[in-house]
Amino acid sequence: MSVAQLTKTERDAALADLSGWALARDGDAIQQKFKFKDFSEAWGFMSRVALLADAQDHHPEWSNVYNTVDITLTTHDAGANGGLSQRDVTLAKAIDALL
Ligand code: HBI
Repeated sequence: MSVAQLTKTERDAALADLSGWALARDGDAIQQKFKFKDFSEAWGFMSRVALLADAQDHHPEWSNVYNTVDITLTTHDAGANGGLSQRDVTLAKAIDALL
């Protein structure tokens, strides 16, 4: 099902309201690299994000290397080839609220 893609103005406003997220993929995604004390802390964070994401039916593209977790949020169902939507911003805010 198609989802509305944020306009450039909406994107900039959303970004100003988030903590540490940057635009990626020519504005079609937001990305942030999180760093923790060790692997256990990073994995605990990922577990909490996984539950949040699934509850929102919105899933991150992410990778983990030891104590870092790199998250990219984009909406496959927005725009022709995926884009940034309110669903990404909502999940990013919920992730921010975990920390
Ligand atoms: N996760 N990141 C992301 N983007 C989507 O478009 C998306 C998703 N998770 C589930 C989902 N879409 C479903 O709503 C649809 O594929 C049915």
